[in-house]
Amino acid sequence: MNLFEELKWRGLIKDVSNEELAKKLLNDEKITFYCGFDPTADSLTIGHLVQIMRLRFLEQYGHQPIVLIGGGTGLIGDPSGRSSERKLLTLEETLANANKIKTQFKKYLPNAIYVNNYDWLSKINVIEFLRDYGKHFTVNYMLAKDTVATRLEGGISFTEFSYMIIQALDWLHLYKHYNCKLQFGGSEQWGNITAGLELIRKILGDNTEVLGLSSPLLTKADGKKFGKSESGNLWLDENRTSAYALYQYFINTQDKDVINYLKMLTLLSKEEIEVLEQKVINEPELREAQKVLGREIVTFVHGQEAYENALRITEILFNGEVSQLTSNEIEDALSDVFVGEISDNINIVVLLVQTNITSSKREAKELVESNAISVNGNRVNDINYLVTKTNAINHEYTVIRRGKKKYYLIKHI
Ligand code: 545
Repeated sequence: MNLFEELKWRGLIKDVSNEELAKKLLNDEKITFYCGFDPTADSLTIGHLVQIMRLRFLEQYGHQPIVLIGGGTGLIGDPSGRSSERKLLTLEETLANANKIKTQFKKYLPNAIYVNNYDWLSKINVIEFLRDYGKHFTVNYMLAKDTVATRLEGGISFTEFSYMIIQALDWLHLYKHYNCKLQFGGSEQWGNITAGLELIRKILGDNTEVLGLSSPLLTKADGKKFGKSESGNLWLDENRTSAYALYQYFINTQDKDVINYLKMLTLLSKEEIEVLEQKVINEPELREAQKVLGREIVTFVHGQEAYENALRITEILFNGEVSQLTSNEIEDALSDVFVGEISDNINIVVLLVQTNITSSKREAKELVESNAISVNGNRVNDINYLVTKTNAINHEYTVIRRGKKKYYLIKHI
């Protein structure tokens, strides 16, 4: 399989500006290519992993990646894929975010070339912008772009309307300075990518070899948005989303999605993925593919040690041996099921009702008496049992388990 075929097999290709040229540049040459990221937040999310893996992938085949951090474009605001105007960030916020994102990227792509479009965009003056670049775009062409057309009813500022022109001139800049022949992005970037092709051909001639590629946006079989958990975005910054939370997200992937994710988000080979595909069909209950997906992603994002730790927490919670967890691990793993703080010793039945773990005193008593409740890993079947700070894990947390799987976290203050 050559690179182009492999990208197709992985489901990483949606639009291609010129298939012949794609085969030539990707399979037969070594080129420089880019993907841009606007610093609208101070961390990348799991949604960006598709592009990060793709950058890695092309790099592995000998092509040179450029990661463009959009310090300039981030100040303008890309309307693509959005139904309303963005709130403008300040220059300070944007540049601070840009630094953080660059640091994150370097972990995954130490050998990429890093550029920030603030460096050239901030030097262009308004006359130059309108004469040298604006003149190549008709308003008619711009209005026909999806990202603009969908906003016409609700309104779009001139600022966001102009965005495609600056992304286009970025590519022209990179073409001239780095001989950068390929740009890719998620499918909602297609309008901006084709605007770049248009500008480069108009200025440098129709025969200029430039190629645009887009990848499909990741979907979930249940229709929910990929990369969001109950508690919001999944960030690549470990202080925001723990390795454990990331691992949980991926091991809970549905059978229908798991092979797609392995193809798009890991560097595993076709052979390895096909073995897992068979396992999903023949022994889905083992969830082997999901475990490999979780392992690959967490190891890639946070390293081997973080993966092993996430696995350990998962196993401990499965066995119910929660007293082996540290306070930090409890916070990572159970913050989503936090049900309240207590300051005094409290009777188990009263606690279950007070924290809404059960809806009535009667239900609470029944559960305790039928052995369905554990406190910090120990079964409690005495309705007079006292939950105390002294017995709490690290004198800080009490973990209640109801039945086999349901956990609740209580903090002692
Ligand atoms: C700017 C100047 C260029 C080329 C590209 C850009 C950025 C582009 C854009 N891309 C998205 C983005 O998200 C915010 C990142 C927060 C850290 O807005 N106009 O910047 C995402 N992109 C990657 C994928 C994307 C896209 O970085 O293309 O589809 C997400 O997967 O949303 O000269």
